[in-house]
Amino acid sequence: MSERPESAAAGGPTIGRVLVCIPTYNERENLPPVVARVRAAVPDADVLVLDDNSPDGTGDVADDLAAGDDAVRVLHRAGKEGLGAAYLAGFAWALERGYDAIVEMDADGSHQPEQLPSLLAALEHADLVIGSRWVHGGSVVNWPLHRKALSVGGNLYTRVLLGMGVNDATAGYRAYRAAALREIGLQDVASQGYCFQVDLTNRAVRRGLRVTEVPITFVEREIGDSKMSGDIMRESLQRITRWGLQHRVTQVRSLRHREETWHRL
Ligand SMILES: Nc1nc2c(ncn2[C@@H]2O[C@H](COP(=O)(O)OP(=O)(O)OP(=O)(O)O)[C@@H](O)[C@H]2O)c(=O)[nH]1
Ligand SMILES: [Mg+2]
Repeated sequence: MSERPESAAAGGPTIGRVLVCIPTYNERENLPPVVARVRAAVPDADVLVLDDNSPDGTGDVADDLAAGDDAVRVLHRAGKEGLGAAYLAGFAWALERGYDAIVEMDADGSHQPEQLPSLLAALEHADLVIGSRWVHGGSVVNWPLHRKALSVGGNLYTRVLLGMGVNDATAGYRAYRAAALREIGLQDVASQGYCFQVDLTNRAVRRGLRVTEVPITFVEREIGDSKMSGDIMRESLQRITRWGLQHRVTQVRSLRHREETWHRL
C-alpha cells in the first residue's frame, strides 16, 4: 500500500486518509467488481477486505486483487465470527495505521461505491455518516415487501426504544471519523449482526457525537446468498430491547433525581 501525502487524501483536506472496509464471506464473484467500483469512485481511498476464511475461496480472490493494486489489502481471519467481529478487526487495523476516516461497505453490491463521495462529503460536518434507505431521497431496489417491512419495523422499534432520532440505525453503509471510533470505545462491543450497527449508532448518539444520514439507493444482491439468519434477528431483538429498557430506566432515575432536587429547594 502506498503512503500518500496529506494533500492527495481521498476525502479532501478535512477528512484526510480514507479506508474502505469490506467484510466478505463467500463473495468471490461479487468482490472484484465492487473493489473496482470503489477504486474508480474514490481513487485515493484504500481498501481493506476482511475475509473470514470463506469456503468459496474469496480470500484468494482478494489476495489476487491486492497483488495487482497497492491500495488494496486483505485481512485473513481464521473463521466465520460475524460481521461485527470482522469490522472491529478492520477498525483496529485502520486506527493503528493512522487513517482519518473509516468506511463500512458490503461486498454484495447493495452499497453502491458511486455514492461514497456523498457520504464522505457529509463527514466534513459529522462524526458518523449513515447511508440511509429511510430518509427523503433514500430507496431500496428489488426488495420483496417482507424485507422492507422488516427493515422499517426494526428501525421503528429501535427508534422508539432507544429514543434516537435516526431513521436507519441498522444500515451498514457508513463513514466514521477515526476520532469518533476512539471516542465510542470499541473494547466491549460484542454485537455481531445488524445489531452491531445499532450498537455503534447508539454509542455515538449517547456520547453526543454528530450523526448525519444521507440518502442512498440500496440495491438487493444479485449474486450469492444472504447471511441474514434467525440468530442474527434474535440477537438484534434481544439486545435492542435490553438497551431500550436500560435507557428508559436511566431516564426515569434522572427524572426522579430532578424532582427530589426541586422538592429540596
Ligand atoms: N468477514 C465476514 N463477513 C461477513 C460475515 N457475515 C456477512 N458478511 C459480509 O457482510 C456483508 C453483508 O452480509 P449479507 O449477507 O449481504 O447480509 P445483509 O446485507 O445484512 O443481508 P441481505 O440484505 O440479505 O444481503 C457481505 O459483504 C457479507 O459477505 C461474517 O461472518 N464475516
Ligand atoms: Mg447484503
